[in-house]
Amino acid sequence: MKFYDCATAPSPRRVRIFMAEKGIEIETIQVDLAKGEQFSDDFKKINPLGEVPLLVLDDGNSISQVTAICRYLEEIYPETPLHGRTPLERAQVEASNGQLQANGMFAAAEAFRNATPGFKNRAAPGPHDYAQIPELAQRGLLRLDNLFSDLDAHLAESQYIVGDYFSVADISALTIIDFARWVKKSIPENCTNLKRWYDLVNARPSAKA
Ligand SMILES: N[C@@H](CCC(=O)N[C@@H](CS)C(=O)NCC(=O)O)C(=O)O
Repeated sequence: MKFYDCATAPSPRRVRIFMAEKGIEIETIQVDLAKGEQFSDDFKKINPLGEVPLLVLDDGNSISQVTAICRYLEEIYPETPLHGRTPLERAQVEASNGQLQANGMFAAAEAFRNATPGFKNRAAPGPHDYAQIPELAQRGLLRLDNLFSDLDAHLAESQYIVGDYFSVADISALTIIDFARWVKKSIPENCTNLKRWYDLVNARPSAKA
């Protein structure tokens, strides 16, 4: 297998942390997004979306999207399950992870991509160009404020995102919170439950991935 990564980008980092938690090592190829390597003909042949992460299997099949790649790796490396250990936990992890993707990852991306000069006409990743909409950047910041307070309230009652179980949803939340710093948003002082959770999850060796 080959893992197409970009060491500085938040989406592939979710997969890197996931692999580190499972102790998986996969040959990794860096795609330099800052240099525009995702638009090269060679990379577009491998992933017409022009995005990382991407996992290419030995038989030539490829899997895009963080959630799909993590799902696949969970199936073939079931040890240290990160998507839940019971039917209920699996449903809860999926629900939380989906919420974090929609309300966290997309909010941070919206805030960053719609306000950063280098992303003019690249307000969304993928094969099509989109103009920046400054109001979407503002809305993204507001959504991040709400994410922090919602997570803080949730973590008042819960050790991890899903009960006492560290899961792929914690990996998503950690990555989103670090990504939010790119738009100068960090955990507010009064979000003590979220800070406690962040310190716990960020202390895991996988967080360095
Ligand atoms: N929906 C995709 C999004 C992946 C994504 O946004 N990747 C970014 C890096 S964090 C990218 O490849 N950007 C290329 C670009 O901006 O042209 C997923 O979940 O995997």
